[in-house]
Parts: sequence; C-alpha cells; structure tokens
Amino acid sequence: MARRIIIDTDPGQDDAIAILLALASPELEVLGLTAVAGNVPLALTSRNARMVLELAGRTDVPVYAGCDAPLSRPLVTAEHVHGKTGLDGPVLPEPQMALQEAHAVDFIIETLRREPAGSVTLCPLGPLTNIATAFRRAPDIISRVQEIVLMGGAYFEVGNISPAAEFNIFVDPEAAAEVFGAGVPLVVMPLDVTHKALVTPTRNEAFRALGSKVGTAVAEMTDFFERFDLEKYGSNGAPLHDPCVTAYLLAPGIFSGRHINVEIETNSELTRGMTVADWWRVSDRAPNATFIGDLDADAFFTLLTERLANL
Ligand SMILES: [Ca+2]
Repeated sequence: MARRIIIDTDPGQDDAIAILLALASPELEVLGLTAVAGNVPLALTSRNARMVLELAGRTDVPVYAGCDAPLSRPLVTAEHVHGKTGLDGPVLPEPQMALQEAHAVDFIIETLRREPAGSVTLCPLGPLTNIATAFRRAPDIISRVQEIVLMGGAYFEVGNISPAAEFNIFVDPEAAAEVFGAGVPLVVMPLDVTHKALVTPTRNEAFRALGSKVGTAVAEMTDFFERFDLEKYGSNGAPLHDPCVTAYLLAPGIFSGRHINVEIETNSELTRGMTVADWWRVSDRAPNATFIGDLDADAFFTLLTERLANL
C-alpha cells in the first residue's frame, strides 16, 4: 500500500520539484497540499501549489490555504531567491482548479483524526506555522502522526537567511520549537545535506532531455534558481532543498545522518531560528530528530529524473 502523506508547502521552485517527485511515485499517495506563507505570501503559495498540480495533470489532489503569517512575528519572504511570484522561471498558466474552502489546519486535524493512527506522514517544506497551529489546536493528533520528514535548519552550513539560520526555521522559530519538541518521529533535511544536492549543468540537461512539459518546466525552474545561487555561493549548480524530503521517503538508504538532539533558538535576535544540533553528542539532552548530513547525489538525481519521466 502507498504511504500516505500531506505536503505542507510554500512553493517555491524546489517545493514544486518535491511535489512533482511525490506525484510521480506510486509508493506515495498525496492526500493534499497545504499551503503556508513563506517564500512568498500565502495568496501566491496557494496559487503556485495549484499550478504545480495542473502541470502534472493531478487536479484530483486538493489544495488548502493555511496560515498567512508566523505564530508571533511578521512574515519574512524570499523573493530575492524565488522571484516575485515564488515560481519564476517557466511560464505556466494561471490555475483553473479551485482552492478548497476548508482551512489547511482543519484539513490536517481532520485527516489525522480520520485515518488510522500512525498511517499519515507530514512533509513540511516551508515554515512550520500550519503544523504547529494544528498541534496547538488539536493535541490529540500529535500521537497519530506516523512521522514528520521536513526541510529546514542547518548545522555545518549554518545560515542562508541570516548568518545563523536557515530560512524555514528563521521565519517561524516558535512554530519550529513546538514541532521539534512535540515528540513525533522527526527526520530533518538541513542545508548540510541539501547543499550537496546540486543541479549541475549535466543534471539539468537530463531534466530538459525528458522532452515533456514537466521536464522543461523543471529545467527552467532550476535555471532561475541557479542564477541566485551562483552569485551567492559560486557553487556548481543550485541546491534542490525540498526534493530531499520526497527522495528520503522513496529511498532512505541514499541518505545518512545521526539521531541527535536538535533545539531551536527563539530568543536571541542574533541567532534567531538557529537549529542547535548536538551532532557531536556533547549534551545530555535526549535525541528528538534524525538530522541528515549526507546523500548519494548521483543516486538522488537518477531517481528524480527517472520519476519525473512518469509525468
Ligand atoms: Ca519550501
């Protein structure tokens, strides 16, 4: 039976590719997309989520709009990375499919209450506002979550939005602290691993060579994404952050990490949103997360390209 997941997302070109990989994989059943404010405001992330589904011809997957601002701070966005729409690069049509009327938080709560305990995995690809709000409002669902596999944080790579913090955690550190402290089995894809998932020119050509609408759109998204990363890091290609989450669900063996304690800094202005990861196990704090540090990048891109060919 396919593993059932809810993708909580703020698309974002890399979110789009993570979603496409899930839709292309028979091992996964996407119960819904829940949009959250993050890379761009909620009106755009909930629009972009629908554009990605239409690109894949999967308008049967429902999209719910969620929280439009972090729990207790003003929203910080990242148009400087993702462009003014959040999905700059390919020219995609405005979505025709409707947003669901229900709020994303209610969808998360109702789904976890309805489905058998331990059968639904949450895949957050943006700030953790929707998930934390659902856990606050319905603490009974926490023990029913099978696992949370999320993109966020950094230890060795430290920050991309501030010197100390990765964007998703920085935007809503209070939400992150609640999710990391909830006691749910947690797998974290920090910058430490996503910065090793680099789209080299050869890998991007493989997307384009699929010759499909999806392959072309993915190549154009990474072309756009890459402009920013080349300037900033001088690296050989853009890191595909969020697709690491989907790839982990499909092929956990290509990733490696440590089960350690990870705490979120919420007080300091200097290090707001830092994921204080006890990688060297120097504290006596109990492990609460599998913090991924490495991946087999060639296997990752082979998997991604092969699967995208299904769409
Ligand atoms: Ca994202």
